[in-house]
Amino acid sequence: MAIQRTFSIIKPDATKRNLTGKIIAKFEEAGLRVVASKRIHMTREQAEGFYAVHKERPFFGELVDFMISEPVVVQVLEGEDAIAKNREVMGATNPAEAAPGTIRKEFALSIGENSVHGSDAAETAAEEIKFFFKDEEIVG
Ligand code: RTP
Ligand code: MG
Repeated sequence: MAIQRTFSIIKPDATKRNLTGKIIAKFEEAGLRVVASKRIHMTREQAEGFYAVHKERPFFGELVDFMISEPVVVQVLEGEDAIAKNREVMGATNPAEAAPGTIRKEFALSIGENSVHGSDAAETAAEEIKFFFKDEEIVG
């Protein structure tokens, strides 16, 4: 498998509870390297744009309100098979269904407040990275 990059967000429920370091440790233990990172407070416009694909879903309003409720940490993770590996470390969207040892099993509060976001495919990873980072902000 080739070296890939994926996009990650440490969500408001996790930054609020000071879990940033514990979550990054999970990425690093899985062989993912943080090659770009910044703490931001998303604007409503940014959150709506980022989650535009979910615009018609019943939870969209709630999701946007949550994502702008506290700062987040946006990151680019690099490693072998990084997209799938990150999804594995994150665990299922609903923490009740997440496997033991995953970030969502250990830290998530609910299906909405689930501590992390991770890109789901190569194409979305590239788009999401570009949404938040300039090329020169990523140091591999
Ligand atoms: P993500 O995109 O955040 O990595 O998570 P995912 O692929 O596992 O989940 P997705 O279906 O893409 O949903 C995006 C985010 O919306 C929130 N959500 N809330 N209340 C609900 O039923 C519900 N369903 C999804 C979660 O924060 C989810 O991560
Ligand atoms: Mg998703």
